Amino acid sequence: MATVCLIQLLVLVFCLHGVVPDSREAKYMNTLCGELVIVKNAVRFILEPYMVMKMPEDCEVHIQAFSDYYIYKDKINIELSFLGLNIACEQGSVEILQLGDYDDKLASASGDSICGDEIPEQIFRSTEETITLKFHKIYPQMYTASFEILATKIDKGACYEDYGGFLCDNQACVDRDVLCDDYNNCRDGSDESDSECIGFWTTAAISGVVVGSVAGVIVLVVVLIVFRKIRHGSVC
Ligand SMILES: [Ca+2]
Repeated sequence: MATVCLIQLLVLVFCLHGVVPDSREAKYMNTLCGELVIVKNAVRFILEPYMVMKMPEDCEVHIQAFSDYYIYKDKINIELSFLGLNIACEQGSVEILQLGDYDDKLASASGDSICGDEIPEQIFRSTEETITLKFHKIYPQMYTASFEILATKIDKGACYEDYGGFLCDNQACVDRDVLCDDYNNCRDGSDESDSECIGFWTTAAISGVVVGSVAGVIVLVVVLIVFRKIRHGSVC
């Protein structure tokens, strides 16, 4: 009986895990210092206030566009845009860095440290596949700061819609997975336009409904089994 109950518990845990929303598109800075993140379509990089105290004074995350076609790497870029920002300038800043054209030293793409509480309108585009996001503490005991930055892979080369590409009105090419997700990946809004999004179901939404339905059925079966055992007096 104990074995049956354990199996039921494991099934329930599996089901609960399955219905948790996919967090693939959100990456948290405190877990990424020194890491390389490959972006297939788009990723949000998030810093939340509670993370700041335990982070090092400099936290760099290298962001690289996924590419099937290495020879076209100069046409495949990462674009960064701020969705939120709140960093006291006397305490810290964000810098966007990328490899220099003639050496391997990091050079600022923006020329400035980014701080304050106004969302920058500037879009930061890598010159090649890779760009680096750096969070810097001026005041080591800094205990609160936040930002949310959207990184989108942009293909300036050929856009193959049969292979999952979507050609924006401004001729940039993004992955179709970023259509109608409430984020302006194209920068001109064409990936979020009514003509694209009315009646549109994203892959994630379809997957969510399928996974949720399957998980719901399994949970229902487990509940019924437990209920029947309780009725028959064989409670775990
Ligand atoms: Ca979008």
